[in-house]
Amino acid sequence: MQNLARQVLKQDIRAIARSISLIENETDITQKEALIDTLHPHCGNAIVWGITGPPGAGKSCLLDRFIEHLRQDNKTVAVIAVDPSSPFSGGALLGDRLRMQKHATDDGVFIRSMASRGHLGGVAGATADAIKIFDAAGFDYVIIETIGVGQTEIEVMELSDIVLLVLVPGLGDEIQALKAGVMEIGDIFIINKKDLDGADRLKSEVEYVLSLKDSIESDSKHPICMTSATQNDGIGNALSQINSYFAGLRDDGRLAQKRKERIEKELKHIATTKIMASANRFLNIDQRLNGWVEEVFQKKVSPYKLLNKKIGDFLQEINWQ
Ligand SMILES: Nc1nc2c(ncn2[C@@H]2O[C@H](COP(=O)(O)OP(=O)(O)OP(=O)(O)O)[C@@H](O)[C@H]2O)c(=O)[nH]1
Ligand SMILES: [Mg+2]
Repeated sequence: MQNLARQVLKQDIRAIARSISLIENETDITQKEALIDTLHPHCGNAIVWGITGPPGAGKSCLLDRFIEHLRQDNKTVAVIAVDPSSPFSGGALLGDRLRMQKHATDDGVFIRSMASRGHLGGVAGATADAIKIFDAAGFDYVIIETIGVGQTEIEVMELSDIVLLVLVPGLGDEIQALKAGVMEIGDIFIINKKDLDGADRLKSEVEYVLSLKDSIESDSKHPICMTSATQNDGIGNALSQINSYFAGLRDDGRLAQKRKERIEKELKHIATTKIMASANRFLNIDQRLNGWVEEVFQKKVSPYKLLNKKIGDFLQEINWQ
């Protein structure tokens, strides 16, 4: 077995950090794949949460509180903070968003930020691999925090077993957020900053939207929790709602179903990426593109005709039956 993988399975913190860097930097794809392949049989035990919501909703403060509770229960926690919209790589900016510093010296908590850096497999691909590393290393909980709810954030959230959607009163855009389809991705709705005005009204609005959603998806009832992260209020209750929701998913087979759907997406994604890469190599698309553009521009050939021919040649070359 690979040395690095062996160290990860022993929960060696430095090996875990090195493995995450290997994924992030994509310097050695073969080594990365070998690592993930070796860890695969050891995955599947961690409970994966996604936590998302508007900037400043209190996601990190809430996580900080949840981690306190989970640690009291002797559970280990890995947090991956993902900022797909950030053009900066890792480091300072994301560091500011993490308010979990007090856990920095606790071996049972590992916090890591990942920024978008044009990963071959996309940010979601890199996050999926990072989850596997923490899962195989034996962390009981792996929690992904994203900011906002764009397409990439949704892809990242789809990597989790449970999505916690954090909403707050007073942003003035609650209704817009609900309309924008944000509600679709949430399993548990947390109204944070309940100490502020408008929390009850927001709760009624969320209840209304959810009543429509729940009548369509009859198999699920989405809990709504009210918290104040700064005042440490409602955290235990939220945690027990999350845990019983998870238990429900696990016991009636929906968790397995969700995880299979995740594998299906992952396989399709890897297949597409790899097939594209081989086709690109063979067809030499990048180098020939300019010439093709010219031919199509001058109407010497149409795009379908050109590419059907090139791809046909490619398939013949590899002896595709
Ligand atoms: N009044 C009040 N303020 C809160 C509460 N929870 C968090 N805050 C404050 O809200 C601000 C943002 O908190 P964060 O935890 O950093 O929010 P976030 O959602 O992680 O923010 P980003 O990662 O930047 O998107 C901080 O100044 C917190 O002190 C709460 O329950 N009540
Ligand atoms: Mg944050």
